[in-house]
Amino acid sequence: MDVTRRNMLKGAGAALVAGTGVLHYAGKVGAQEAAAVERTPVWTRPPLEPGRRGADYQPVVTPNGASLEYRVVDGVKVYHLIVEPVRHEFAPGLRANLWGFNGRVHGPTIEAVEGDRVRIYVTNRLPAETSIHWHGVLLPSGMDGVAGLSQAPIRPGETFKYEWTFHQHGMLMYHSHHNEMTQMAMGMMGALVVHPRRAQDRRPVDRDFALVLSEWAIHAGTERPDPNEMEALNLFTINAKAFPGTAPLVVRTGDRVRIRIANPSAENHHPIHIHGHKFTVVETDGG
Ligand SMILES: [Cu+2]
Repeated sequence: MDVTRRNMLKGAGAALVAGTGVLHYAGKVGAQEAAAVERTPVWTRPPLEPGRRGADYQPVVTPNGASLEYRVVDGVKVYHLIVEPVRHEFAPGLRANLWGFNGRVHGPTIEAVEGDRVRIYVTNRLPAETSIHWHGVLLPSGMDGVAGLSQAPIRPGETFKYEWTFHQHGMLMYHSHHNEMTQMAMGMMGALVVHPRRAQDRRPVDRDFALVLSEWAIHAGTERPDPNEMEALNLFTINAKAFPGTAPLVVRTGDRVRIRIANPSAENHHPIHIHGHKFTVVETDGG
């Protein structure tokens, strides 16, 4: 059978597929088609219809941040990241000149659903070359964003188009992968959340927060992080904020709360503590 994308998306509606192996396709297409897809390598499987906010996933909350907007074009979720200098305030009165995305440090959280095809345009408005690596995402090498290895760096003023289909779900990250010691020390990172497609993979919660940890070295009298400093870091942030600039995580008694924590920092470890609550580690390393 010719398993084209059109067949997959519009295939006959017999919904039930026996067995457990057929991942996203159960419920979307007929049993024969789903079985045929299952025999193909996961990387070659066609995308599904774009997952819908609310119906297919509950958005995460990024305290002090935001999720990146997208629009759907011919079945593909299209995003636009603009890399640029940002004047940022870590806490009232504590300001610095950083590099971020779309006017923010860190970048906005990118949300998608397993099976989504995404296209992410990255426009470089820095005075330096850059590239963006999608940390932990299983994708074709040319989309991996490692400048000098899988692509030429994106020069100032240029836009690069990244495109792939998500074949996994989990809490991932993105960050500069060109001169990254400097560029990540300047703030170029963000959260990437891929929601599960299948109902049985979902773990509904009342609150779902995405936190990105980072560490900085901003010497007295300066307004720009020192990217050469690897140990004497003097500013530790959550979503690029330090207390009292950090937004509280507001929850209700009895709520089931998920906290996603990423530390993409190129520099150091960042121990944190959730004071006064009991919690369980349910997933690690993007799993
Ligand atoms: Cu990484």
